[in-house]
Amino acid sequence: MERSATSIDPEEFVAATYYLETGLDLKKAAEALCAEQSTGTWVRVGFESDELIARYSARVLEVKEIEKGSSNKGILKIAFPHANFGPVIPMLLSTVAGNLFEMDDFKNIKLLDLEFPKAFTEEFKGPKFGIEGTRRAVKVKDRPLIGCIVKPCVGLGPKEFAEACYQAAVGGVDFIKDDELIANPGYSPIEERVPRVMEALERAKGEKGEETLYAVNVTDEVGKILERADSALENGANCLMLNFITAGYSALRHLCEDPSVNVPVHCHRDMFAAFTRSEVHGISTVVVSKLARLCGGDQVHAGSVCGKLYEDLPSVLRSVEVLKEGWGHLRPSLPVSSGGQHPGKVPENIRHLGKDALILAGGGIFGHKDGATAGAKAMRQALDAALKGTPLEEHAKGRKELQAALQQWGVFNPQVS
Ligand code: RUB
Repeated sequence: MERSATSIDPEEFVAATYYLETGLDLKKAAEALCAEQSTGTWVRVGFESDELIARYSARVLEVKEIEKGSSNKGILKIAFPHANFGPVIPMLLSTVAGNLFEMDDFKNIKLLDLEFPKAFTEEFKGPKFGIEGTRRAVKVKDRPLIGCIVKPCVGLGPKEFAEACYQAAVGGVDFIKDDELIANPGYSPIEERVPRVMEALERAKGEKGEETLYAVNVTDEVGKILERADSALENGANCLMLNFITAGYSALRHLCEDPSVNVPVHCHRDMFAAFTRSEVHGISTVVVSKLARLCGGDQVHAGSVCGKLYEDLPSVLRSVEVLKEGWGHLRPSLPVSSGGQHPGKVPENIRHLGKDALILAGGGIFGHKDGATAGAKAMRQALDAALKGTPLEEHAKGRKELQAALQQWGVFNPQVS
């Protein structure tokens, strides 16, 4: 029986789009994928009746040939009945991104996109805070937010760490996060680090008159994540963070949907590039971002604009789009641009990302030659310049922090890079 979708109810299926390179005929490859990832296996088995296939098999929606040859290249769109996996991310991934990566007949295969019907999406709560909630928390209505990653990533004890946060906060960052490499080490346990940081942020607020969020990294073994979150919240944390690829989407959803979590959750995606970086094999960053929003991520790393990381601008921008676009009841997540950012790159970020974005700098703030306060001031000055449309060099006149940053790192020029 062919597994093509002549007349299916789209509400009953999750649609997945793949890029495929295979020695097989593309249509046959699509059928093999459907069989492997739903009712079948490499051979038709007795219990796999036509009725069972009609009800539970994945179906081929579309096969588009890109190139014909010893390796056929094409785009496949496959519909998977969600009755098979339910609103359960690990089972969704086992279905749309499981064994198919191992199939010997497939030279390369990349999951490019997932589309969800309303009936599936409705089972998820999505972000509790998202863009609006994050803005409310820092009392910033309509400008992009500026944040930092505390550097050095690891090694600072709670006292020095809090001092680093104070310096950046008083300079004007709206947001501070732990690096993904630090969560709850013996020399800086959450219950000691968080109260010190929150006290430092109160002090900074007294001086600058602005709020600052601090995203505490609660990544741990899954059974311990809520314990870490409780400990952070009991000590006054106003934001949490999870390395959601290494911890897993299920861990992210568990954290975000827990009723005790009444602060935004910041989503760091380290390790994602292990499966996104190849253009022909793996899973796209668009899928990474969509699932993070579905699971409740309030702020989600979407790749840096003109940063130090591998991604090209169009895919960063598509990730940004899927975090913000209308998607049923799911609040938009705040896209985060991070990696190799400094004041000279702020206008280019704003040009591409608009106002609903959080731009993070680690080295670009803590590496400022006059220290973190000057680094944070320089980022805010660069933001002011970008919002006014004033060239950075001109805006830097009489603003020593920005001037020093531009001398140190220059102004990003899209024509040159
Ligand atoms: C960047 C940093 C972050 C990356 C993550 O530090 O610590 O881990 O930005 O990247 P710096 P992504 O500002 O010093 O380069 O957002 O792609 O996950």
